[in-house]
Amino acid sequence: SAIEFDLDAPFTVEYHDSLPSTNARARELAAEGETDVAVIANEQTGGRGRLDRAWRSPPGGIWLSVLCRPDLPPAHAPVLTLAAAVAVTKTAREHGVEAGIKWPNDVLVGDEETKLAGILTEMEGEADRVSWVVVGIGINVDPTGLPEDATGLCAHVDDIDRRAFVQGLLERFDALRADPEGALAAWREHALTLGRRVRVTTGNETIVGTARDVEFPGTLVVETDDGSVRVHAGDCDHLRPA
Ligand code: BTX
Repeated sequence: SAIEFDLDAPFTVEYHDSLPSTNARARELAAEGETDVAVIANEQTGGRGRLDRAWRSPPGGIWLSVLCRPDLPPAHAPVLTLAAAVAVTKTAREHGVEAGIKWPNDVLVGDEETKLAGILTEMEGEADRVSWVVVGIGINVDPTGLPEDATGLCAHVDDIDRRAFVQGLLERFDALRADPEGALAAWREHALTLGRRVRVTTGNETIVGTARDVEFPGTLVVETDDGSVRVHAGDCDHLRPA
């Protein structure tokens, strides 16, 4: 049952009642040569987070993947994760939910460690240019049945028009992807992580210090006792308050 979108952004919308994963469907479309498609599902039966972690995706959520082919080298693609986080945060605020961004890929509500949304960016490409990027965005609507540290839009506002939400989100993402420096500046403005004491775990080390900045294309700068350490988004397993 398709729903109609009247977008001010160049995305074709493909709607499904249920899919294993909208990212997996978007990768299929990438293999078929498509671009600028937004795949949306009411429910995912095999939603994925980073490092192959499971992402709970019950019916009624906003499970969305955007396929695009930006003129970026693969090393710069993390800026699209920042752009998506900004788009989610601004749209949530517009709908009355006080969201903020936790590096690298989460949107939380308030100061608490309560996850409203997560982003999973996947790509394929050569050394100098990506072939395609899939930006997967999962936004909880009804918080029941989710992990304890999760929240949903409906926990904060009575009524959410998912279609209007997705429409605003896609229009913002479209504008931000064309302006990586602007996306980075907006990211800093909406960040919850900066200025905080953090403990960042990567595959082989733990870094404890104060999160000072995020640099293009999405690298966290942590001030430790021994000086500044830079952590690439892709290397981060966990970031926790310290
Ligand atoms: P992540 O690896 O940062 O977070 C995954 C972790 O979050 C899980 O291990 C679990 O602890 C917790 N978690 C699982 N489900 C939820 C939930 N619904 N709300 C809050 N916390 C949860 C985050 O990965 C990136 C998630 C991207 C999801 C989108 S949905 C559309 C697209 N399709 C797809 O398969 N993935 C993306």
